[in-house]
Amino acid sequence: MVEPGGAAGERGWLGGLIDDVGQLVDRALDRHLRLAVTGLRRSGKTVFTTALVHHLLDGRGLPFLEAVHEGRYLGARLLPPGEGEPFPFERYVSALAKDAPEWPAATERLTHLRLRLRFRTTNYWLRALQPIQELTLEIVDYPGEWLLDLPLLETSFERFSETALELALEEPRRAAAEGWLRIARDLDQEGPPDAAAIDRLVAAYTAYLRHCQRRLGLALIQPGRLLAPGPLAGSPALRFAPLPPAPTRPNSLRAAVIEAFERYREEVVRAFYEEHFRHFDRQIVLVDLLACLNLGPIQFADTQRALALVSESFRYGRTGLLGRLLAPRIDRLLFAASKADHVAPSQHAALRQLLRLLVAPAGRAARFEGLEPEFLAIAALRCTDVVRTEHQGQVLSCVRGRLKDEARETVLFPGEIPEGLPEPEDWTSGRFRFREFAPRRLRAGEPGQHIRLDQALQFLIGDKLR
Ligand SMILES: Nc1nc2c(ncn2[C@@H]2O[C@H](COP(=O)(O)OP(=O)(O)OP(=O)(O)O)[C@@H](O)[C@H]2O)c(=O)[nH]1
Ligand SMILES: [Mg+2]
Repeated sequence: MVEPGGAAGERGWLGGLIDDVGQLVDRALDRHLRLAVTGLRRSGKTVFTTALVHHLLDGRGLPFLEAVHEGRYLGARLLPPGEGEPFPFERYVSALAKDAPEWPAATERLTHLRLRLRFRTTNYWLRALQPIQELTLEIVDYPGEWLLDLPLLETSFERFSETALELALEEPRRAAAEGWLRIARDLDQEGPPDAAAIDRLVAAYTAYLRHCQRRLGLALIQPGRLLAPGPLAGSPALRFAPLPPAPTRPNSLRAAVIEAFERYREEVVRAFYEEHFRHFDRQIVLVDLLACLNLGPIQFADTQRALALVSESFRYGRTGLLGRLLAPRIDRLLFAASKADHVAPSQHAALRQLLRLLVAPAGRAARFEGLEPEFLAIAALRCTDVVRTEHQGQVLSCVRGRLKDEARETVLFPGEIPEGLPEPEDWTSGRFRFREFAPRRLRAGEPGQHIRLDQALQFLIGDKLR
């Protein structure tokens, strides 16, 4: 494979072609792996990707990665992304390595990452021929909101509207939907496409979605780009919203809204899917389970539904060599409860168990294809220590860290995670009060900076580093 020089545009078509052929050869030889870092908004994708790159570049803090443990891991190098905007690793890592470290901001656009890893192979034949082998790891980072647009690819405008209207019948959405629904019902759908009326409809629907996301903590938000438009901000591509059933007359307002929906689905969502989501080999789904527990049973169920919906857009199963080249499928799937450092390690088994229950519907598509998912509780960047304290004769495992927006470290007992789905009284007892922490400084070569990031990596890529 050629060592890329500058951006794709500078290399021209020949460079691009050589790169494509090189990728195909690498893929055939198992030297190229596309990792889907999947998760709803704020689930920890950007922090996970940043920590992953940091530790793979550093090469020391990943004892459970077999190649590291066996002393065969030689290091990594970031490559130019080949296409599109690069993942701003340096910016994120230097913000996390400052004296007063900062979390990355919510992601607003799609970026690419390519990391080349080097290792000594254990393969008998390759050891004689080429003992040092390479694996190129590819990741894309994007706003979590965009994931929920993938299921729209298989959805008509009628179905999209029907689903949105059904959802809006359920509390707590029902009360929030009133403004949008009043505007939608009063519209003259069969009349001419009045631009101001469409703008009012879209603004009301956007305000409703924003309220659902920010105030009610709900996850199932479609289309996600209305709240995280990225490069589409202010673009006419987003001038649609669900409508109550009505006949579709040519050149009517309804026809214009349907046309905008279909254009969005075909031009924006399909391109996003075809270019970035069709070719994954391995997948990690990050879930902020603790945030769900904090929010309540409705949000827990809503997240469960959103994750199940998203999972339908991925292809699972094992493939042979040809399949890997032509129609790759995800052959390893890891569900990870992120931010496990918010609770003491004694809670991690329960966290993992509860994760299994939450993502059971999401895992179905994979299981149907014979793929058994794995589950872990992880923290890409560990921000707390464990402290044992005594309270009324009982030993409690607490965590010590600096809470977000606070100056000093505190010790707190964040509450216990139930082994099974929470009972109705659990939700009302104020039992779940997991707090967010400020980041601890990311350093090179220091142990204990993550929780099971290396185990996650061993599961996701370990077999490709043999
Ligand atoms: N304590 C702790 N907090 C974390 C960890 N990972 C993420 N967080 C918290 O979760 C927030 C969101 O993490 P991101 O990585 O930005 O989430 P994302 O999935 O990229 O979110 P979007 O870009 O909005 O899709 C961070 O700002 C942190 O507050 C972790 O390992 N430990
Ligand atoms: Mg992000």
